[in-house]
Amino acid sequence: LFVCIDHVGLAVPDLDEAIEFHTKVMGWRLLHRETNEEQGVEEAMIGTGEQLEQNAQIQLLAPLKEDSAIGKFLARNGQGMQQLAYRVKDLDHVSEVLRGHGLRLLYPEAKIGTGGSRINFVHPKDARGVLLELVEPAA
Ligand code: MC0
Repeated sequence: LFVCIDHVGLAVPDLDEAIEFHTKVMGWRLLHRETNEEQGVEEAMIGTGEQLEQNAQIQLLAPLKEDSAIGKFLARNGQGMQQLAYRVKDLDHVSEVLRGHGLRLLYPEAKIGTGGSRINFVHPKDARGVLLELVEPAA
């Protein structure tokens, strides 16, 4: 059903500070950065930069406003792991399969995610305590 782990998302209060830490101290490379108004985030992807089929990345997620998914997460938990993202080939098919198992997806239709991908999320209460993102990369 799933291709691989696409990324792990970390909620951070300050994107520039987080990029600095993960590149200068941890030695990852900054691969991509964008603002997603609909999701209320400014995000950065970091990783090795090697284009391997199953090379998971780390996504740094900073809130654009307090009243957003990441803003609420930070207020409740502080910074840390917010989501686990599985890569899929056909998001609509996978969504139907998971709905068929009774899992709630957060959106009736896919939304736009990082790099023009199509995304949806499984509610954390239905995925055993983990906010699970499904990512169909842009063609
Ligand atoms: C909330 N809960 C979580 C959680 N967030 N559990 C695990 N991981 C998380 N990240 C728990 C709460 O503690 C609560 O548990 C229960 O879920 C329900 O909480 P709620 O009060 O009903 O809902 P909220 O307001 O906390 O919202 C949670 C929800 C929201 C997942 C619905 O964060 C959301 O819509 N997320 C999807 C969008 C998103 O995360 N966007 C930012 C990344 P108790 O036991 O206290 O009831 S954007 C992104 O990722 C894009 C750019 C991309 O990758 O391309």
